[in-house]
Amino acid sequence: MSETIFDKIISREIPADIIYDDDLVLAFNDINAQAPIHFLVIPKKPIATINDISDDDRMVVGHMMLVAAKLAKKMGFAEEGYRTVMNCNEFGGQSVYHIHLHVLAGKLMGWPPY
Ligand code: IU
Repeated sequence: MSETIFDKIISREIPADIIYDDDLVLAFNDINAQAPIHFLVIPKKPIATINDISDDDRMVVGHMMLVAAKLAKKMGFAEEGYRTVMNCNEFGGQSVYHIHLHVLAGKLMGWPPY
């Protein structure tokens, strides 16, 4: 798999506004926020799309969701509510081919999301 900008954020080759870091995942504020709060939770392991998640990745993918919920509680918007989104391939609107969980909060979201 070819390297993406997210690999460079993980290796600190390029800066990002990192809000959480552990052995498995990294979370940082989105540079083009679509809500008052908008950050991404990414695995340190490069996985291109949701379609490329393997059985071995269960732990890390579950951990991404758990970290999102923990950060929501810590940052104080868990009760108010928030949205998580993972885009896949062209029709899903994916632009960076390293899976990432969008966490959006701080405003009332519409549905459907387009
Ligand atoms: P998408 O689901 O692949 O479309 O989302 C990619 C997101 O990554 C998008 O919201 C960008 O604003 C965001 N992003 C970023 O936060 N930092 C970067 O250096 C780049 C993209 I490139």
